[in-house]
Amino acid sequence: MNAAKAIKDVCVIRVSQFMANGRWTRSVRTPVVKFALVLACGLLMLLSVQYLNTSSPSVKEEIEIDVEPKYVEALGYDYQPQPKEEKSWLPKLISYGRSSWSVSELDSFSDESRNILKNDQDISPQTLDPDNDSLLILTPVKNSAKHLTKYFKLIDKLKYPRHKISIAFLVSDSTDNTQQLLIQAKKKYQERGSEKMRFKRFEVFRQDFFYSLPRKQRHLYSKQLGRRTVMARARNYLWTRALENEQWVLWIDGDLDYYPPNIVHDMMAYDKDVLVPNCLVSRQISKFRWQYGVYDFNSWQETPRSISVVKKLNEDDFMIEGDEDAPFITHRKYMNGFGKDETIVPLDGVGGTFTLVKAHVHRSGIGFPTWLFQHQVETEGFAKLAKVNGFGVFGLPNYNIHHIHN
Ligand SMILES: Nc1nc2c(ncn2[C@@H]2O[C@H](COP(=O)(O)OP(=O)(O)O)[C@@H](O)[C@H]2O)c(=O)[nH]1
Ligand SMILES: [Mg+2]
Repeated sequence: MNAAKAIKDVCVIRVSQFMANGRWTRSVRTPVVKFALVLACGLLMLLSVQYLNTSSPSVKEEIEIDVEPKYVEALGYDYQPQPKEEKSWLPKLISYGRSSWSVSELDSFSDESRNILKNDQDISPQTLDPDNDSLLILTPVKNSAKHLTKYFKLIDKLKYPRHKISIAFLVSDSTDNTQQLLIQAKKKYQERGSEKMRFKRFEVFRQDFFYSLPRKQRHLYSKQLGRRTVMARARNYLWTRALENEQWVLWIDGDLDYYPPNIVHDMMAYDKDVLVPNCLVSRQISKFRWQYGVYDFNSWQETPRSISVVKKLNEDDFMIEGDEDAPFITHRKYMNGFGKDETIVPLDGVGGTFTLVKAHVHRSGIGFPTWLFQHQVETEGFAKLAKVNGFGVFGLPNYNIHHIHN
């Protein structure tokens, strides 16, 4: 204590002597010292600007991350942000309400998207009751036996609480043991497992449509209307049977290879009526090179060019994406057409590989058209139908999931 006091006294005396001698004021007047002082101030300012620049992203991040767990906590469960290296990240919460769009931003959207951005505001958001929020996962399956192990591995990793998940399958026209495996899975989860392992409900429905198509032909344009209308029927049979009082419906195809465990939380945080991530697939581009590219071309935004294509169509013309033998190019903007910083974008069509829907959309009667609606059927028809009914349809072009390679 005494030593510290002594040092302090000496310092105080030295400084006051220095000031009293007038050396301080005199030395400031000399040009060299003045110059040195200006240089030091300049350096100090530069360093502060540099510091602010490097520190601002983390400040920004903190603010965003701060908002989201709070939001998700309101749903009533423990939210753990994924570390960046695990291929998942917290989505930025962006309000896409009417007021958040500048005129120039609105100009970049198609007429239909603009319309929806307006309509989106007219639908009051669903109340997120912490005690009652629940999720219904729906998966149509046909000859999916070989994919089911992976399917359940991914489901098991989901961070959304199992007791709030109901899961339902519709098996059609299968010639393998898909149905038996699902019944075994139901036993494993609901009967043999601990209370914690159980889903709220686990249902397996069966409905055959007596439709078969060699797998290799399933992406031919000429086969699409038939195939997709059967798929639409399968999806309608499934949601109309399975939906009870859940708040969210999540469509997951049976043949996905990867999605991040936090995906349900991440997507729910956007609070959109219909939302899809970007479904990629790994494709071989040369003998030793594989590359991820868009798998689900059914998620798209109309462009001025695609709108002019639509205007020239006959009423019963069917539009389909990504088929080499299609009679015309649609000129739509796919998920790979957006920039790296475009977190969420309005869409006009969606695919069904991983599609989060607020249950009130389906409850309002919006299903999967089995007839041509604005030249589309099934999932893209669903998106169009949802939009004309005032629901918001969006995509996350930089949030990736993977379809198996086939
Ligand atoms: N219930 C049912 N499911 C089907 C039918 N056709 C395909 N599926 C399932 O629907 C999902 C998507 O089908 P898929 O053939 O993978 O479509 P693609 O990836 O777009 O070529 C998968 O889970 C299929 O098993 C069908 O006719 N009925
Ligand atoms: Mg598939």
